Amino acid sequence: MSRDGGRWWKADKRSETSIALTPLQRYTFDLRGYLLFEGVLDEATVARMRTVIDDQRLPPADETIERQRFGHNGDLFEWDQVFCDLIDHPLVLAVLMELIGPYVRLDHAYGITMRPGTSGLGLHGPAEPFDSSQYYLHRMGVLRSGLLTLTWSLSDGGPGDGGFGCIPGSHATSEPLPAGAESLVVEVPQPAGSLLVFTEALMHRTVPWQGADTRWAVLYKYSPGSTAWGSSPAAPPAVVAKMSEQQQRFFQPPSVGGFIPTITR
Ligand SMILES: O=C(O)CCC(=O)C(=O)O
Repeated sequence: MSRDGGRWWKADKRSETSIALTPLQRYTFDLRGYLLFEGVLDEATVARMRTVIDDQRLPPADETIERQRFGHNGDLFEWDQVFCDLIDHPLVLAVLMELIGPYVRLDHAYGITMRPGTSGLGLHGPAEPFDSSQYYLHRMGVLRSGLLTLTWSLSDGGPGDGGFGCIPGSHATSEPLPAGAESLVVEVPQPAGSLLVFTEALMHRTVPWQGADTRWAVLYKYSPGSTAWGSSPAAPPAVVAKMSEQQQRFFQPPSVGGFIPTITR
């Protein structure tokens, strides 16, 4: 058992790679468009990641979106192996197999930082009209997401602190976003060490940060093997070359032929 009293995810005793989503997790994702796994990273790993980020001496977050983002274009992976290891964390593989399938790319990755009072980002997420780069489908028992975001929280977010907010279930509606939809947004508090999974077809936003401490999170965005959302690779070849064989498979260019299955178990 990896954490949390059996409520969220289980590692089979034989092998970590046999982790699979439970029927309740599948149902919850299909219903809401997001899933939160608590206690996935231990305190030492979170502390290590925070130290690596601190070492970069980033400029403090301000009201501009540029200053609330960091680690683009493979910088995270160049900084430290600890960020590479999250690309194919056993729970990540289980989530990706269920929601994208074995042909999957890491499209892009970056970090978010917010100081108390930082403004955030408005509602976005195009479930309607249909967007073939970021969609959500449920066909014949198979769940499939276009761009899928996996957010690792490196700071404690509590109720009312702000951060990730969404309109649960909006990934499945065929209605255009009406005026007043902001009132339907709910915040999803993200404790340190948690993993939030959401489809980019979900209407979501960054709610202004009211937490006592700075918010830190890293977001890994995965696409089906056939598509790209970003205009450039998630990391330069020299950085990818230092990764494990499995991690390198996540950086294949988008293709409908010749793509090696990313997840081979
Ligand atoms: O604040 C968040 O976690 C959501 C971030 C987001 O939607 C984005 O970076 O596009």
